[in-house]
Amino acid sequence: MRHTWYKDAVVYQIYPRSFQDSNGDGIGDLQGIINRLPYLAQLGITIIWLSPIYQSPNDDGGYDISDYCAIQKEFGTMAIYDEFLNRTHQLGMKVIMDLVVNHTSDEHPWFIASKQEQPNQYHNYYFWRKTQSAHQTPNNWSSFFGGSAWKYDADKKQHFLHLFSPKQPDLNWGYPPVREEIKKMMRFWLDKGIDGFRCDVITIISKKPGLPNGRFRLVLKGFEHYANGPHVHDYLQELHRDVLSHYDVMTVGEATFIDAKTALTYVAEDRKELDMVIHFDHMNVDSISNKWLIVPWHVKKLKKILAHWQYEMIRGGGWNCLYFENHDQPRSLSRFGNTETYRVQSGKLLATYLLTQQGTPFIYQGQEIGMENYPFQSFDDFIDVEARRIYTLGKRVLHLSDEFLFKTLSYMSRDNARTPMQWDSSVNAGFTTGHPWMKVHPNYPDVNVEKEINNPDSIWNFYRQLIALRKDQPTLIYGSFQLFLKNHPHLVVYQRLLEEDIILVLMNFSTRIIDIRLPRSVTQTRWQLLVSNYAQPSELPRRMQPYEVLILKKKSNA
Ligand code: TEU
Ligand code: CA
Repeated sequence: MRHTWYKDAVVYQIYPRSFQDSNGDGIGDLQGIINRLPYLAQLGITIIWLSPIYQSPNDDGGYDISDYCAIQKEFGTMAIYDEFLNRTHQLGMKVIMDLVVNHTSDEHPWFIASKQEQPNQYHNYYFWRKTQSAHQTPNNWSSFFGGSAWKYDADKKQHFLHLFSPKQPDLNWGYPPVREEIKKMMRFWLDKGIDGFRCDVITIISKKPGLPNGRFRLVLKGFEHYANGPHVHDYLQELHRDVLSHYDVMTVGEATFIDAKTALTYVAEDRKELDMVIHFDHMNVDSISNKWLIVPWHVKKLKKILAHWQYEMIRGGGWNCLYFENHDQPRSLSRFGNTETYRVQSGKLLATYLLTQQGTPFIYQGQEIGMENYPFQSFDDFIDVEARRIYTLGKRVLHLSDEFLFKTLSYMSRDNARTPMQWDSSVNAGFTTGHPWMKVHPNYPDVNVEKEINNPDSIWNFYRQLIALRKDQPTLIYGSFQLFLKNHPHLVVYQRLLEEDIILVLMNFSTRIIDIRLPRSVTQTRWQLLVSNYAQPSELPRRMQPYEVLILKKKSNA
């Protein structure tokens, strides 16, 4: 297997609006990030993924871009960005930028121009369609954020397609000038010296010509006509050939509802498309068919999904992107851990799962200190565009009960991930001296970076320890993967193997003491303890404590 820097890396995702404010306006900014770079270096991070910092009306947290080559005013200037990039590189870290090119903002000059009377040069940049009337949509496709994917423009008297919010019109990738614009923009950033892209919803950029009606589904009608659409591989190969291959960079593509086999058609090395994909299979473990239909999750299912991706990528010459959190997901500690009795142990367990599989781990800001879901008080606390739209749809169209809606949104809303980073126990958690754009989680006096760093037994120090461990145990990075006790309802046990070296990972995902019976190949091996989250002798356990973790290494014969 080819060894390369992005495989050795640990990525840290920054959601700039919520990371660190430097000027008291209540909004995180680039100068704030610069001030915190030493913190990231101290943690052992080697790549920073910046969620969008481009000029944007901020309808969807910056994922609605009105100028790809300008910095959002409240985040700073291009000069400060350049300084950020330089300083990050000086500290030995790399930077990947969010590439949001399935859609632009409706305030992007291309879209504004495309609304003009025809013929106009920009008409084909988007999907404009005429129908009989304003009420009749061109097809039945639905938006990811609820409702129809079409909006009528009263001046132009046509509908345009928006798979996300109505302020995010989809770009028409089938029109060659669009692709040229995008390539030009990518070169602009690459020539500055950035190290790659996280490509937003990149698997849905190619829509089936004719935009046919979708078959009936409860949610997301039309999906089959643009997910892994007819020309997506052509487009990605074109970007690779014309742009990416000229730089030493990495790409990770966000891929909604992709299975591992299909993922390989994007990431297998000979494809020359992407380096990794962000899949959603394990994020769907607690819902059915749609993220808002929440069901209890089971360890057995979670490990089955993750192991499947391990086996498939290893077999097919791909590479995994590992994550439990990002700016779209609830906090993993609240979701998969135990925030009541085993906060620290379960936080460390999740760190272990993230950092000991094959693939590049992505840590989302605050995950390393065990930030938790927000204790929402009322519907007004939900401010994300998706939550607002789902609320309206649930209430007005589906007539769902307040109780159900509140419970569902509290658990799954993206707002959970976007509360300000908790730096210390001073006012507003040290995020801002002003009025924070979003409420700070009330647990910040207990859960904050300062406390975590100073406590040697903290979740933070465990992340740091594991990140360091990956650096001196190549087996944790490049080793193959084998799952044991596949049907056990609480234990997750696997080994990583590289030549003669074996590392064994054991985790108890429950609040109970669990007896463990390991296969003979494991019991007959002599192990030494590398890491544990309990004070614990270095031998193979017969039982595991609640949320206990053990990382063991095969003793060498010498
Ligand atoms: O997300 C796309 C996506 O499929 C979902 O995770 C989305 O956030 C939503 O939860 C679907 O129900 C990407 C970005 O990560 C997200 O922040 C943007 O809102 C979206 O694309 C549009 O750019
Ligand atoms: Ca600010």
